[in-house]
Amino acid sequence: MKKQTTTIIITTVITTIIVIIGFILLMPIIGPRFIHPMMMGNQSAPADLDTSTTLLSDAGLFRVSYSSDSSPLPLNQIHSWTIHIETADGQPVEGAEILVDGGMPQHGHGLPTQPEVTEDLGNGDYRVEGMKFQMLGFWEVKFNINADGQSDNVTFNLILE
Ligand SMILES: [Cu+2]
Repeated sequence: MKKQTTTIIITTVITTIIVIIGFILLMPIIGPRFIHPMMMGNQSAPADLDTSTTLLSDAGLFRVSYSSDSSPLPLNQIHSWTIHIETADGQPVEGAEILVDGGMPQHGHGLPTQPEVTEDLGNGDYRVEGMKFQMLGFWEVKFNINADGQSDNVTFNLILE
């Protein structure tokens, strides 16, 4: 009887450990499509969110605008953007080095891809490839722009619906 009890306890403990380890291993796979959408359930974007597609950069150095090659912005699809950069007084900025970043600020995660500026199209236009949004909701897309020895950042807000 005592031995049986011990066996049952050991079996239960081992089973529990296996289930926990399995769950941890599966988290990256089931997380995005199961747990994450539940988590976002009751969070809505700020009511006064500025979703302009043309913005002045943080320090006022550049006026930046974007357009997506698929409209409306697609869910779960890799697509490209074109961004246009001018100086504050309207001169196209050519030859800039641009880094792309972003994510969902209310969910604490970044972009699912690592978009890159792949082409300087001239006249202040740049091609951004590898854009992807894997969830509906409030996203930020940030560009760090370096041109003529000056650096500035701009953050676009957008709602994918
Ligand atoms: Cu999210």
